Amino acid sequence: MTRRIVHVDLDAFFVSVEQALNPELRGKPVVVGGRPDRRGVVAAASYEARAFGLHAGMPLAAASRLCPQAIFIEGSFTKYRDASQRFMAILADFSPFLEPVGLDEAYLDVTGFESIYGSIHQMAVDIKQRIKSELGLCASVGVASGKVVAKIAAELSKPDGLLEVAAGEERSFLAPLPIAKLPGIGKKTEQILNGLGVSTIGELSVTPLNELKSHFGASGELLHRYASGIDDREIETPTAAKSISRETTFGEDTKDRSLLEATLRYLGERVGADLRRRGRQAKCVTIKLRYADFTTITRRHSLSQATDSDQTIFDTGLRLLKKELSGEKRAIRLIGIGVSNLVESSRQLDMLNSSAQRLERLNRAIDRIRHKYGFSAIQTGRTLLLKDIFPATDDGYTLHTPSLSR
Ligand code: DCP
Ligand code: CA
Repeated sequence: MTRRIVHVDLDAFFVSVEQALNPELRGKPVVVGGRPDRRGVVAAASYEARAFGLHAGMPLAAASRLCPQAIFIEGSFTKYRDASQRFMAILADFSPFLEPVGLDEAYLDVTGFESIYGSIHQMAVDIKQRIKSELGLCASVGVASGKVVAKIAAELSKPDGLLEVAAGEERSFLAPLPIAKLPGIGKKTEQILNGLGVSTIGELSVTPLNELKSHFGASGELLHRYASGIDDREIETPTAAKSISRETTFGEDTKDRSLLEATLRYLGERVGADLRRRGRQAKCVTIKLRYADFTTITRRHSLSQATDSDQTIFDTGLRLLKKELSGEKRAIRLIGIGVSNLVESSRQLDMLNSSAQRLERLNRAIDRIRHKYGFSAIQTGRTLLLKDIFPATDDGYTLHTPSLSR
C-alpha cells in the first residue's frame, strides 16, 4: 500500500482569524502585527494585502507605505491559540496519526483510509469543509506519498487549495520548481547551488550525490532524496516536542537590568507553565539575546536534574543573563528563554528533596489559579514592574510582538 500523507495549512492564519471574528475586515487588506507607527514587523497579511506586496516579516512602516489603506491590527495570541486548538481537534477526527507543526499546520498519515471516505480526495474535501464551516477559515491541503511533497503541494495550491500528487508522480511534480521551495534550503544553500548551476529541483535531483555531499556533508544526501521526491519520515505525534521557548522584542532597545530580568522571569513562567501542561521536565535551559546591532547569541546550561519549576528555570536563565551582560555596553533588542532536553515528568526522584517538593506544589497551585482566573491572576514580585510597560489582559501581558510571546 502506498503511503498517503496529508498536509493542511491554514491560509493567512492570524488575519483570517480576525476576519472570521469581525466581518467588517473580510475582503480587505488587513495586517496583524501592530500599528504602523510602532516598531515591529508584519506577522500576517491578508491575501488582499499581499496583492500590494505586503508579506510576513516586512517592517510595519514599509507595509503602510506600500498599502496606506490597509487595516493594521495588534493581534491577540489567545484568539489564535484557541483557533489552533479547534483546528487540531478537527484534524484529530480524521486520523490519530497527527503531527501539528506550529499553530496552523499539520501532517496526517491517512494511509488506507480510502475505504472510510470513498477516496483520499474526498477526505481532503471534507477536512476543508469542516474547517470552513466550524472555524470560518480556509485551509490549503496537499496530499502525497511523503511530507516534503505534501507540504509543497499545499503551498502551491494556496489560497483555499487542494492538490494531490499521485504515487509515482513526485519527481516530475517537483522537477520544474525552484530549489527554494524545498524545505531546508535557505538563502545560503540556494546561493551555493546556484553557483553550481542548479536552480530547479529537477536539476538538484540529477546533481551527483558526491558533489552535494562535498558541499553540504550529510545533509547533501537528504537534499538529494527530497529533490527526487523520496521522503519516508514518519508522522511524529506531539509528545515528541523537543523544546519549549518564549521570546519577545522590546518596544525600545534597553539596557535596564530590572526590565530585562522581569521580562526573563515572565517569559520563564510561561515556559514553565507550558512544560507542566505537557507533563514534561527539562534538563537544559537556554537564553537568547539580540543586541541593538542585531547580533544574536544563545547561552545554555545543563541541569544535573530535570526540572519543571519556574524558579529553577528562571534562576538558571538569570545566571546565564548576568554572565553574558557583565561588562556589556550594547542595548538589548530581544530577549528569550527556553528549555530543551525534555523528559517525561518523574515525580519520585524529587520526593527526597523537600524544598523541591514545596516548589512543585507552589507551581501546581499557581497553574490551577491561572487556569481558573487567567494568567495575570497571580503575578510574581519580579514581574510586577512589567505592569507599567505592557498592557495586561487576563491571559498575561501583551508583549510588543504578540506572535512571538506565546
Ligand atoms: N507568523 C508570524 N511571523 C512570521 C511568520 C508567521 O508571526 N514572520 C505567524 C502569523 C501567521 C502564522 O504565523 O498567520 C502562520 O504562518 P504562515 O507562514 O503559515 O503564514 P500565513 O498562515 O499567514 O499565510 P499562508 O500560510 O496563507 O501563506
Ligand atoms: Ca498558514
